Amino acid sequence: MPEIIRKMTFSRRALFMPLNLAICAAVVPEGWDVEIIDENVTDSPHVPSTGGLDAVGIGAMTTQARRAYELADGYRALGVPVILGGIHPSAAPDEALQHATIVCKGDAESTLPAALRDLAAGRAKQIYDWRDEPDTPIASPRKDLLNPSDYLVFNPIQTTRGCPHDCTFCTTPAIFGRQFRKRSIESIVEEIRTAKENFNTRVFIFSDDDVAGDHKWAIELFEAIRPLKIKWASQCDILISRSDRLLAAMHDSGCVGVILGLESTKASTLHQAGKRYVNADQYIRQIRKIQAYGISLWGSFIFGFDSDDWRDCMDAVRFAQKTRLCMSCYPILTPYPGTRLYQQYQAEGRLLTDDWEKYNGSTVVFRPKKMMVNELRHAQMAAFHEFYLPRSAFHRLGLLPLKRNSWMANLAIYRGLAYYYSQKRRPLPRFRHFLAADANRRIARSLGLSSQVWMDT
Ligand code: B12
Ligand code: SF4
Repeated sequence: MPEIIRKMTFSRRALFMPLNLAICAAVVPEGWDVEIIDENVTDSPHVPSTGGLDAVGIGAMTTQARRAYELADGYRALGVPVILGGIHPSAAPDEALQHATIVCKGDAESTLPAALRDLAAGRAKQIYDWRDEPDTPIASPRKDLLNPSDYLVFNPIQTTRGCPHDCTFCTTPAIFGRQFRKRSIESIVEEIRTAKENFNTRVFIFSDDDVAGDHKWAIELFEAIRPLKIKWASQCDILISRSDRLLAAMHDSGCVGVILGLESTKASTLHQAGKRYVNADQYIRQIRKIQAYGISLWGSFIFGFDSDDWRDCMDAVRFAQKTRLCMSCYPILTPYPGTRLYQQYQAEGRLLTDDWEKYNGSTVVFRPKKMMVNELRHAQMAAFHEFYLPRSAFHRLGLLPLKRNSWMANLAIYRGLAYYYSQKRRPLPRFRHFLAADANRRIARSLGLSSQVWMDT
């Protein structure tokens, strides 16, 4: 691992603490003892054993489903009841039930207490659904069960659930609903205050899909946290640019940066993605306005929509460079179970695998329309490489005023990429490979594929 990456993560074992499990622990009814095991920070893979357990709860997003099912099967073979919850079991409850005694759909706050009580009373149902108790408040996590020094981000704070938008590729509205459910501002302030006191945390991540999706509420929240003098970052939609009052409240409360789900700079692609509430023609103006409030922007662009070819991917990178985004990411479109996109690709017979580990944003799991599978993956890697090249970082970040953290992060990503490709002895990916006379051979070399595999995909 390059030294700069070790430095960036302060040699922590994992990036984020498992907020889902800490919230589950907080809502377990009285009378139960709870232990959290996070396999991301254990020295070796967890091995199921009975050890006097009355129940085991396992959470998983889609990439983690296979491992979750393995563990669930292991515990069930020992006779321990298993409760599966989290994003993937909520999206695919029938599949999850093949490995679990109970599946909790959606929020643990609305499902887990009843599931455990019923289990203890010997009358457990197979499925508990948050929609039966939709008004249960968002809980504060139990952090006392985790080791802070294992995690780079030990105090992520979730302030909302659900999303009013309905992007075709996104799990959030499908699982957590299209209504914003907001946590009480007092409990958010209290969690921040406690984290400051107990762990000396000064920089917070609001672990939300769209922290400022309700402008009026967000202004109230940011005004309430302003006296705490923290720095924070989160995800938002670009419509925050509509409100000067909101942007001022964000800046004044310590917002250092936000991730914007821009997805594409092409109107037809945004339309396909179900992003009808944005207009690509206004992106530049909106981005400049947010930046004028001293808020750094990280763009997220998705590659592989039906109207996109490699040039559209390159255009997204050029756009991110032109608008001087401090960071940017380029995940491959992924049809997660539970989404409209999944249904569409399933109906069209375009899904290439149901190996959920591959649903990770770096693997092409569907047949794209305007690119071959390998071309799409190459476009993704060329985008990361060209965006994080030091001269691109220099153009975007400049030297003064020194954006130390952004520079560190940009250099870490670039050096990580260069290290990876040098270890694999492959040429670093470039968009210009698409134009070469022997484009297929060059792309295959960069991806580490033989030409035979290229022919097959
Ligand atoms: C912060 C974040 C990250 C962080 C940290 C993730 C982490 N380990 O916590 C980072 C940046 C690392 C990350 C990475 C990725 N992420 Co992310 N991330 C998020 C985000 C914004 C917040 C996560 C969070 O803290 N949520 C708060 C907790 C409390 O919510 P929760 O996990 O859903 O848990 C609740 C319920 O589901 C349930 N529950 C959960 N577990 C259990 C267990 C039991 C037993 C029970 C009863 C209930 C239960 O109760 C909890 C409390 O109510 C979510 C968006 C979101 N709405 O959650 C996306 C999200 C989880 N990420 C997503 C994706 C796609 C990814 C990546 C694949 C992206 C990529 N292309 O690289 C990677 C995968 C990483 C991996 N491990 O493989 C998707 C997942 C889609 C899916 N179907 O799996 C989400 C939903 C974004 C979205 N809108 O699509 N992510
Ligand atoms: S991608 Fe973002 S804006 Fe779209 S539905 Fe998901 S959370 Fe909401």
